[in-house]
Amino acid sequence: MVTSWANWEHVTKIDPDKALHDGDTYAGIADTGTDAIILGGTTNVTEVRVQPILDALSSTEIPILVEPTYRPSSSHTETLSGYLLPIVLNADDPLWITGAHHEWVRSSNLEWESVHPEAYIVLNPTSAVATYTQADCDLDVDDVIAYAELAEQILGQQIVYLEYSGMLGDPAVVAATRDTLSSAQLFYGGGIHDYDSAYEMASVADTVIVGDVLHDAGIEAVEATVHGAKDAHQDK
Ligand code: 1GP
Repeated sequence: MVTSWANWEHVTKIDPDKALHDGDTYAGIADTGTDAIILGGTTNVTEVRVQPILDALSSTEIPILVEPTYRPSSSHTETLSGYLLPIVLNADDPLWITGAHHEWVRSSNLEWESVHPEAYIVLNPTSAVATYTQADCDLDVDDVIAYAELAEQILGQQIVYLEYSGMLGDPAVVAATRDTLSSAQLFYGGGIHDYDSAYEMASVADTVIVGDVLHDAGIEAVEATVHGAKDAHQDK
């Protein structure tokens, strides 16, 4: 399946390391109207944890992608549309810029048409991903947009991901980043938890990613964020 994120307005990210909210099912996530599902997290995105979730999503028709922290034994299953491979541009540890990727390429037999890089800019210094990658989050808006421009114009990235995981970011920074990109898609993730926060961030980003609220508050709360994101795009 060829994956196109150009029309994704809302994406739900499932952390395979966290349980669903009481009574929710994986299959129910697609019914919220979200445009795609990503399976991803900072740690333990392992094949053993991912496969049962893919099985539970097997009748889902929206694209499902994995941000792996493992080397897949087969690069495609029927349920899976592909892999999203993060590169953390502001990581102090080069492992997260090319190191892990080098190892991945060396030891995996990849089908490149199903592997899509994402250029992450990590902006919440207290997040697990910032700690893990030793990201330099002390960036002003000019630093952030320079990373975004670098991603698109020098590294040829098609996805730039502003990652505020766990906190709502600064809409002005998101808007400035969107303005600086020519054709790359701007993903925004972090702290979206209700209609209003989804509306606010979807007004300035191309795609909003909703993560923790799925695990903390459940599918109904995710549905409210879908409405917020969809309304924001309609009002643009
Ligand atoms: C995390 O960007 C996503 O990778 C979503 O962030 O968990 O804060 O919604 P939240």
